[in-house]
Amino acid sequence: MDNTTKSKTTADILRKTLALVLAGGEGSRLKDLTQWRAKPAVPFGGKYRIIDFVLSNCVNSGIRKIGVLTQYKSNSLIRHVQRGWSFMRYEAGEFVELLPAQQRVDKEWYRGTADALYQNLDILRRHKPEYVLVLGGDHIYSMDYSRMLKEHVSSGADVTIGCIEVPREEATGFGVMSVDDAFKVVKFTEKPVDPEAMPGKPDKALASMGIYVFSTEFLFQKLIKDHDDSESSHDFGKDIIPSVIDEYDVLAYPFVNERGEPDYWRDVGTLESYWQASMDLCSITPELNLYDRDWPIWTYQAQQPPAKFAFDDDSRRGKAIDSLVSAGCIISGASIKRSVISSGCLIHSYTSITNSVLLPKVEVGRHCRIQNAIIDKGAKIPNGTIIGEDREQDAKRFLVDENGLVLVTPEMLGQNERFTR
Ligand code: ADQ
Ligand code: ADP
Repeated sequence: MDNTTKSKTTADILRKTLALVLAGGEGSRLKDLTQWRAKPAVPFGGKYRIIDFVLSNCVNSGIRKIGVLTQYKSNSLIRHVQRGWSFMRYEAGEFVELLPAQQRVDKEWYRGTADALYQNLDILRRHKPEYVLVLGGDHIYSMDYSRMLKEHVSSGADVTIGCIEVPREEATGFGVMSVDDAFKVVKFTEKPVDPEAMPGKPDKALASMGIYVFSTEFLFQKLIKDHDDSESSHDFGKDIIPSVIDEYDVLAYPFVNERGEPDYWRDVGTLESYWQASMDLCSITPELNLYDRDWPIWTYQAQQPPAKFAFDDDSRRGKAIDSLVSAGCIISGASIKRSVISSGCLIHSYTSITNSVLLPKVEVGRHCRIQNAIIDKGAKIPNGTIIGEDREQDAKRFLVDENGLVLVTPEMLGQNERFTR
């Protein structure tokens, strides 16, 4: 490593970093929540979309050059990024640029995550970054990427992979790695059937967070090589990372809190994990702090009036406890417990909602009882509807997962309302 590299300040490194957010995945395990939108565009936390977390992490870390690679059902994602993230000033060297699959190179859509970058190589070259930070667009966490970048530069690694300790039984869905004492990655297996345990921790595995820092020239060489490989599926986790472990310096960067414990990071890839991460927000001291003024989560939001709670008599009490109630909601004589109620919902009298997530603009009629449910945007729940008490009844109309969690969409209710909003 030369002296100029060693003496780089964090500001130098951040200025020369291009972040690329992979936001084109299908997210099929979220079932009908991704019927019309890409997973990173799924509303989360009452007023955000999933992608806001990674984009806010970039901006809060001081990274101001950001590309978002979109493909699958990208309309609402593109709309959201354009409306919410266009405050950056290109003239000042800052931007959030949308990079949709355009069939510019191969007459193909993005064939995998590595191909998504390959197809934009000319655009990436134009920005002349020294480091490229590759990020997934579908995780909920607050992370200061500047620390990982600094570690990458000071170690002289070719690539640095963000990693986190996870329960071994959950690790089958991730890339799993083994590291030596200096955190150099010595083995990497994508989605192993039997994930390797961490030394001294038989119940834990070290999972890749699917985030990588590359030195630019190294990345470009590997993308070109991968493109020419007809056997490759052109994916970072399946192809690029395993192919460089033996020959190059691949460093693992553990995502830990100030006590050295694994920090809060959730892949909200299934209905259960989406619901659980929403419930996490309702706990008294959530691990993910949305109220941290030093780490604001930015989003697009329509102007909405404050949430209103109406009818305070014994039988019709408009109230919410251990819940997030967003702007524009009216809780009229209904009782809400441990739930996330997104912007613009209207809940009518004598109704109770418990352990549930309502996406924006849901209306719930009178005398409903709803628990353990996710209600998609714009659904209108008729008076007297009971959800979450009788699995068989629910399964006749709605989608019920293996844990009994119920997903309700406007289409399942025979409504096409959201189309017209
Ligand atoms: P997965 O999440 O299973 O594993 P993948 O489905 O490729 O990998 O998605 C990674 C990211 O890329 C997601 O944000 C997705 O939306 C996006 N994406 C997928 N296909 C795309 C395409 N064609 N164009 C643009 N974007 C696309 C990865 C790693 C694992 C790691 C987990 C952590 O491969 O090693 O453990 O992430 O969640
Ligand atoms: P979002 O706010 O995430 O965009 P919407 O529910 O408004 O969510 O719709 C997502 C996308 O799917 C939009 O582009 C919308 O026009 C489209 N869409 C929604 N419902 C339908 C439908 N029934 N048929 C076809 N397209 C739909």
